[in-house]
Amino acid sequence: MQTFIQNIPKAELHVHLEGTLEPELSFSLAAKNGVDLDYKTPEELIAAYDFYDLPSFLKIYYAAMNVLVDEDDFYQLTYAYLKKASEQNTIYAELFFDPQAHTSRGVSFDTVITGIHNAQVAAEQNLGIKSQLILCFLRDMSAESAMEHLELAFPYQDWIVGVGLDSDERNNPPIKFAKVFAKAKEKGLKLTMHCDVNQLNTLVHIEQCIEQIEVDRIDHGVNALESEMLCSLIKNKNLGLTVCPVSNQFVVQSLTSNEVHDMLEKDLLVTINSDDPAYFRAYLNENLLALQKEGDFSQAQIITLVENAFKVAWLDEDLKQAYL
Ligand code: ES4
Ligand code: ZN
Repeated sequence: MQTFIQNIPKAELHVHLEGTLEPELSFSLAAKNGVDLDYKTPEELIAAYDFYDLPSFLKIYYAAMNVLVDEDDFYQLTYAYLKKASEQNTIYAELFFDPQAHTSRGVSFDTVITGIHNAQVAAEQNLGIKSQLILCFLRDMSAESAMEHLELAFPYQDWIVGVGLDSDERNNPPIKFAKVFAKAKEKGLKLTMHCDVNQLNTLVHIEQCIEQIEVDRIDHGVNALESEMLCSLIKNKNLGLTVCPVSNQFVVQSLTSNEVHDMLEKDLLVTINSDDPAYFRAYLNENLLALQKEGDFSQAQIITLVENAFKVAWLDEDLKQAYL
């Protein structure tokens, strides 16, 4: 099964670039930029990864970003992920990035997006892996800040395929960002939002995403299974769901393999993804393998999960058909 999973050409639709920051790269960037890391070795840093829910994870995730300072740092981060993904036979990826986590530290939007973009171009040329970029807003910051960052992105619109919403969901419902997402849609950008597993008011958040924001996809969205109405909406609108098993294992102590089975049974367009692979110590293949082991998925079901990712990818129809 491991070889089978390795050999399938895959797509990944839910991966945070900042969540691909490997400890070794952290150390090398920290040394270069004169940043103090509190740990002596990458192994010590990994040993300090102690997350058991979303806030405890986000605290460590944001603290680690201090080592990302100049354009080349963002280039190295992005290229390293694309190289690793390519080695796993991932041939297409949609990449989240969190500009507000960098501008709030004095790193310019231009520095971040130019470093990422140049790495995407180089990786496509050198490794053959295609990728597109999704600008994520931090939902625990204000809607005004989100709008400012959307406007910062306008001059780079050709480099961005869509917008997303991540970070701490508590008391930060989708509707808080209605105007920002309406503006992004008006500009022709695709829309997605995180509805992480087992968050407060998650069913309300999922419904707002679909009915008010009119998203094109939902990130996670696992709790939709609790509502027949939400499942029908997701099915009728052909909305993809980007599920992240190993991430779920860390933040809700379940790989959610039963839920993935239920989604397949209901013919929902469920996809498997890595979320923050450097932190959860699992890239796409490891996510598929862990899920398969726990849930005893057949090879045909694994293929369906992989095909779903190409089906709901934000690619032109002809390119999609070439992959499928
Ligand atoms: C995230 Cl697991 C998760 N949830 C919400 N926001 C995030 N950003 C990076 N990983
Ligand atoms: Zn995520």
